[in-house]
Amino acid sequence: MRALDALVVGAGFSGLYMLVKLRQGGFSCAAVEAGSGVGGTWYWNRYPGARCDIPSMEYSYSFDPALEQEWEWTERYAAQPEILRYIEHVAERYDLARDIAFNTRVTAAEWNEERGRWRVDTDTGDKFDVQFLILATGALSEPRGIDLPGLENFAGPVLYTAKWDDGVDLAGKAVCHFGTGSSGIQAVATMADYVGHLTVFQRTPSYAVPANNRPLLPGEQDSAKATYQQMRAVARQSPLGFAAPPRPGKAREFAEGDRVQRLEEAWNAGTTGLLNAFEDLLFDEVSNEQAAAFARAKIAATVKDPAKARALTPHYPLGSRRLCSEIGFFETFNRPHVDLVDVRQDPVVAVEADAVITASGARHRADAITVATGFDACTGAIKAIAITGRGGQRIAEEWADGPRAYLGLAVAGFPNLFAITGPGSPSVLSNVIISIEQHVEWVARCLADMRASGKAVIEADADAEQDWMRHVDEVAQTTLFPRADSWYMGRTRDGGQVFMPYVGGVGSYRAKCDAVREAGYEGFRLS
Ligand code: FAD
Ligand code: N01
Repeated sequence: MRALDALVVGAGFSGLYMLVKLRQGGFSCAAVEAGSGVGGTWYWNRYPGARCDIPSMEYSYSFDPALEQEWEWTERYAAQPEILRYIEHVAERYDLARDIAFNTRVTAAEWNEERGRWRVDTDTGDKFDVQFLILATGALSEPRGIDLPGLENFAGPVLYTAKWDDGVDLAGKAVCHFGTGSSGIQAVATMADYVGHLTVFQRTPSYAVPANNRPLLPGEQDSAKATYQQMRAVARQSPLGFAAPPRPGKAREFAEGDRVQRLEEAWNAGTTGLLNAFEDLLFDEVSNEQAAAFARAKIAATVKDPAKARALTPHYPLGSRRLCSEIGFFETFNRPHVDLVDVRQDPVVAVEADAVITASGARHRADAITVATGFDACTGAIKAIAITGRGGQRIAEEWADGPRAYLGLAVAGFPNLFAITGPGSPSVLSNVIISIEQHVEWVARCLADMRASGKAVIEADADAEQDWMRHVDEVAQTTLFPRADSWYMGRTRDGGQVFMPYVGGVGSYRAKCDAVREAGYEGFRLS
């Protein structure tokens, strides 16, 4: 059993920065990572076309100004291999690998009341005895998979975007693909260039904006670097963690010509631009519908077959499910070797050795099946660990009716446990790296403050937690997010839904966390 001040679970952007801060704070620490390398999302999601949809220069750490200046991004939106190289570079720069146990999954953690410490078990048999347990397990790291009748009969490979095996060559093959969210949209458009035949099985269509990706020009990168600190400062205080905040003005109050012109400009600016075109798109039904109709018209103008265009057109508010970034996705359906199956109209009834059969009797030939059906988002990776807190309570059971966490950081009944980008924090509704840095820095300061004041145990107060989750819900209800069935929603046992991320804004959330600390960790009990 290895004794440490703190154990970090996960070695993605969150876990690596947490290790840096713990070391800087003089805490004995280590990390445990299920994968064989660092990178988290960018280690696992090696599917064709994977890239970020936040400009590379913003989708990167801000805590090290020298790193910011040194690193050269090649594209406006970096692709997975480049982001992974960047994370590996950071791990090397800070010599982090020596404190990370790779190929090791944390399976259980139990709070010992008398000793005020966590005992942590792993699937390799390694055990840890730690004062603080920090879950940097990722909000999008527990894949959902797929349940198709007869899938076990399929003779070819089944590839999951969230655990992509890049050793399988799909060139010239007949591929049946499932899922058209952000991952599926990227994978479909890229695979269409080299597979022999592609059948896309769609359950829910997505709004998607052209990425307008391109190489970064040297001058452009230099001028951004000259003002990097100011850019980051704006992002930290902004609603969604971007340097460019929403443009002022309500869409519904603009004359049609002016409104369409502004939407067109935002469309051409790339993915994050569209929801920033007006300040009220996520709040006002009429304004949202105007922007949604604009996005729907783009699909109709691109996809030549009217039946396919109809099937690909969403009818929920724009942005209430994650807005996707695309490079040639809709054009893909004009290609003769690409078919679309709407599984709500024509569900899969059987999978055979070399085909997928749907209710209409259609037989879709398949040498390989690819799956991009998303994640058990926000809570999945935490619930997958058997975490036992005070009085034997299990986190998975406590969260069976939706997650509860004070500030998305800590859970009542589970002392000295922190979640990075946990449910109830801006997390997936922001530039996630900005949110990760804010959480990591808050936790590091908290541990240092505890050490300075001679405190050993911190625990969220149940009332403060309840008030916070009520606030998370109230804020969500002022937006259009609850109008769509999305992975932002957690499920309750009776089929109800709980909105999980905090939509009150990255800047205001940061101010709240700072105020809690300045008030002596208001809403926490320290002993
Ligand atoms: P992760 O990167 O998910 O890392 C968590 C790590 O914890 C994983 O490596 C996992 O193996 C490990 N782990 C989990 N459970 C255990 C366990 N029990 N034991 C040991 N290890 C464990 N966000 C953006 O802001 N902009 C984007 O453009 C963007 N693009 C994305 C594209 C894809 C394909 C996906 C899936 C997500 C994207 N995201 C994006 C969100 C992305 O997840 C975050 O930006 C960020 O990478 C999360 O970092 P993390 O370290 O918190 O979590
Ligand atoms: O997952 P998703 P994802 N047959 O849940 C459908 C980030 N990300 O991996 O909603 C057919 O969005 C499912 O339908 P439904 C980003 O935050 C970013 O694509 O269950 N389809 C849904 O449409 C993103 O939001 C980037 O009705 C089935 C789709 O599969 C998050 O990760 C890139 C099905 C899954 O979409 C998750 O994205 C990639 C079935 N049996 C990821 N079961 C960037 O570009 C489910 N579906 C930044």
